Amino acid sequence: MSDSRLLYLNENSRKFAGFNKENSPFVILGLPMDITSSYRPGSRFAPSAIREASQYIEFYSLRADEDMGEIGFNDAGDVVMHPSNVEENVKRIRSVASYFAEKGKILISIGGEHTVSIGTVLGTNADCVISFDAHLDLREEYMGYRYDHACVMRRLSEEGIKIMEIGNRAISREEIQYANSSGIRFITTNEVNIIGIREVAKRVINFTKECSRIYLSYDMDSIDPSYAPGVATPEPEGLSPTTILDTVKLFIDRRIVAFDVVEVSPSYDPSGITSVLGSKLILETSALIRSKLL
Ligand SMILES: [Mn+2]
Repeated sequence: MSDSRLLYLNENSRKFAGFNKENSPFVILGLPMDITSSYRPGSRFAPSAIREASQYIEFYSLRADEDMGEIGFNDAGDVVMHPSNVEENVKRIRSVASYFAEKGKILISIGGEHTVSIGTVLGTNADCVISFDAHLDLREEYMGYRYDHACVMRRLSEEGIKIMEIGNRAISREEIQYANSSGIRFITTNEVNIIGIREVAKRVINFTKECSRIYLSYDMDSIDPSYAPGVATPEPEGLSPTTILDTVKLFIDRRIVAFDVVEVSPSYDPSGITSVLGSKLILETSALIRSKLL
């Protein structure tokens, strides 16, 4: 691998679920950045914690009827991050992501704070994002900074990317106004519980009619803190992981080019259960994607 875009790729990580299969369509990339976390920092340690948890998962997905042990993952390692320059890191992430996207790989990135998704969405050339998140991340700026975990979807929307968000419950009025004026759709946690997953999936399918490259983002704080306590910004009244995965199963198709798991903060996850769930989301989602590739 001598492409100049890989200058900031450190291949020496532990490998996800023990896999390093170069020919797998799934590339794992660790994005250890947590510069803008406002409450409980430490998500830079999540790629390593989630890889650790992944050593003990089963490869067969009942939900997808797929055995991921058959094709495995190509764990490419971590992007090396600058300790304080968010924009520089987003550039590095974008560049590494574009390398794997051009090879036709499906990129699975492990954050890191949600800001890393700006790099992976742009790098994989996605035109639509479906994001599970307690927050909308639609702020123009957060405490003076435009490249911040609270502004991720706003920056992407400004790039012309179509955005739909699910599982939201910690929202500002400014964000609702921006969403309404810019065509961003969101389904709150409360609405998900009322309308049910079939209707949620129907709305996603409807929303993605014009999309050709779909990116899926799992901010772990979309999940209820009883299942995922170790996140940077916990928010009560969340979705269950089963609700999320069963919804994804209903709308997922071949147009998914990448997905991420972000915002796990291992220092606040003493039992390790949030990292176990992160690795399970990766396994189940890639199995669901694979079931559509064949
Ligand atoms: Mn969030």
